[in-house]
Amino acid sequence: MSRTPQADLVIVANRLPVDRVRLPDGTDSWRTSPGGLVTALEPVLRKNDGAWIGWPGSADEDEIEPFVEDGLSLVPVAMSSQEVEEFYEGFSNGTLWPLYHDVVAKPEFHREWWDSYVAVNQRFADRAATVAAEGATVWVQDYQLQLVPQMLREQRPDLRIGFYLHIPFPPAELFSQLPWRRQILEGLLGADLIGFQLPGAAANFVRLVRSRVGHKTHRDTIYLPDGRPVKATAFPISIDTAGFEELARSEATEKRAAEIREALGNPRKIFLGVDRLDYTKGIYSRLRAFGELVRDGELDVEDAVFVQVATPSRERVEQYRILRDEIEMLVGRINGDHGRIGSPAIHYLHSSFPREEMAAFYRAADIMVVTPFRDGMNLVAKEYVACRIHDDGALVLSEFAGAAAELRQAWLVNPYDIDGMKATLLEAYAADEKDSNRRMRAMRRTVTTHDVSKWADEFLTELAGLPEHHDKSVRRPARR
Ligand code: GDG
Repeated sequence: MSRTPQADLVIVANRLPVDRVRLPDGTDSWRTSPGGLVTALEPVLRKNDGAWIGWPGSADEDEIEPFVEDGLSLVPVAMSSQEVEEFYEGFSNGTLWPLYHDVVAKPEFHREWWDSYVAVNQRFADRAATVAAEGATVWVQDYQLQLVPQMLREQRPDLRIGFYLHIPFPPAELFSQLPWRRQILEGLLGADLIGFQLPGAAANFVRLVRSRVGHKTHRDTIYLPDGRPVKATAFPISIDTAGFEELARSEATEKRAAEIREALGNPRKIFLGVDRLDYTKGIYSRLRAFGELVRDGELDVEDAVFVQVATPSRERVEQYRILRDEIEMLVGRINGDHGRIGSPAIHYLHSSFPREEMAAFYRAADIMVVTPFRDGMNLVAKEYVACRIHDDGALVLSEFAGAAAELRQAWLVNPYDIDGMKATLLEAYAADEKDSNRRMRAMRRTVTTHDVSKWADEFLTELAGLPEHHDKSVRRPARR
């Protein structure tokens, strides 16, 4: 029997960094899922004798014992199918996700979903409490687990607790709709350090804590009644830049990129969109803008094609099914109206691809179109930049993506303004090579100097450097 590991660094995330795969002989095995977070945290985890707590991705399984996969200590947390429905699809993706993304879709508030969110957060916190060694650092990830910091602190005041929010944190006017707003704020305040993508999000949080919970704040620090400080500040996330560059430079990728161009009929310019099929990503509006440019005769389908990769996502949530139908109807209409034999205007791929293929897409594309209505960061924009090893290509980027704060040299657009987007797509299409190169070089410097390991490093260094707090209320009554 495997024993519960005692780790000095514990990552707590909704998903484990591995997927369960069923082998032909009926037994199960694990395959690491190569996400940005895994790449970022893996070296830190190995160096620190770390463990990763998360859900293995399938419901109604028996409790799985902690195990080691490829040198990583993994601690699974089980979930019933009802919890997947209520905690994950419900409260996380039907309430918090739209609420935190500017209410671009209507959030639903259901008390059973909330109850399930509390129960599952408690399970994650309990697990972390048993896994963390004395005085360990625990780093909780994202909106699904906002109650974990406080639940964990109640059991383990000896721990150093960090929290990172990967998605935006909304302004008070929107957040205040949430019936359980105070509980969420108090849950987060269990952490010593709360990281956000942008300074604006951190400021939203601090302001809410001051007005709704009534704690004293000074700049990015909140002072709890027992004197414990909580720091809330921005740590913009990034990508494994060197890894993407290496992939992009490989001969195999170069060859594959040429094949893709060929298969598309060697058009003059390829536009590319890569997104999870999500209503925050602005896929519909960007395709409409492109479709109108073709309709208006500004672009010709022999010269310009649009490739849209839409990775399947949250397919059991009603709003995602509706979105898929809408996008597919639009693609059908544009291609039906304006495509020619062998030259559809839009190549639409509803599937996911290996990282190598993604790099080939990035290398093949002349204009990357990233137009979310709201996005915490948007890693796709940074990945495209990392793959442009010859400093060519254009990035069209929504000003509402976190990435816009760093990638200032992109062609910035307002995704709500279809005419503005049309004009900018044309500008990027016709851009002068020198201008594109200059912009891309500057953006490449940004993603090279600030990659994901720097992000992890900065967060963990800040967390480790915070002054130790001795709970004064334990020894003597707090001063009034
Ligand atoms: C959340 C926040 C924030 C996509 N399709 C495939 C594939 N991907 C990869 C991309 C990229 C990642 O998934 C998507 O990351 P994004 O940042 O673009 O968007 P979200 O999934 O919404 O992520 C976001 C992020 O968290 C990190 O903090 O930036 O704002 O919403 O890495 O390449 N990868 C592969 N095949 C695919 O088909 N291999």
